[in-house]
Amino acid sequence: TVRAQSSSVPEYIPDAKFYKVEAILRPWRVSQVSSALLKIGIRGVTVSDVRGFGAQGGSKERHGGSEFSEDKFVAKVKLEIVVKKDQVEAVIEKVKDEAWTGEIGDGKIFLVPVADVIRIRTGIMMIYDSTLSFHAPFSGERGEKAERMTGGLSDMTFSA
Ligand code: AKG
Repeated sequence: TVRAQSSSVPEYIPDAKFYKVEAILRPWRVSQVSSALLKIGIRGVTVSDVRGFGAQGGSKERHGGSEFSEDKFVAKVKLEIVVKKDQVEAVIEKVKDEAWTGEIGDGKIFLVPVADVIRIRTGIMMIYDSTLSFHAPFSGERGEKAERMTGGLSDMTFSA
């Protein structure tokens, strides 16, 4: 299937350095979506089992009118990915391409501005002396450094 690529990057409001792409997906499409994201270099996703309904009120049929009273919750998976602004469109395109069936219930994507990213592992500095050891809060990796997911030893060395 060939689908149009978005050519220009839209202006997101509010503007932020990072965005969370939050996608509500068919559970059986999630592994396809996440492995496609891995292939384009996205190395961190969070998934949750959720239930919900959308415009069709949980029905697989299209509702004729604007009225619906059903609230049959349908099992979905919520996929959350935080990326830099310049990666947002690529992630959205990938999620759409891999999640799409064209049938009712394909899900939705929400784009949420993210104020900061803090890596927990590098956020504490151990300070030792001869009699006691204690830890002191350390600014650690925030922002771009924390969002980057290179891993490994070089990732663990930092200068205060
Ligand atoms: C909705 O409630 O809007 C739906 O699309 C329900 C159908 C489904 O998720 O399978």
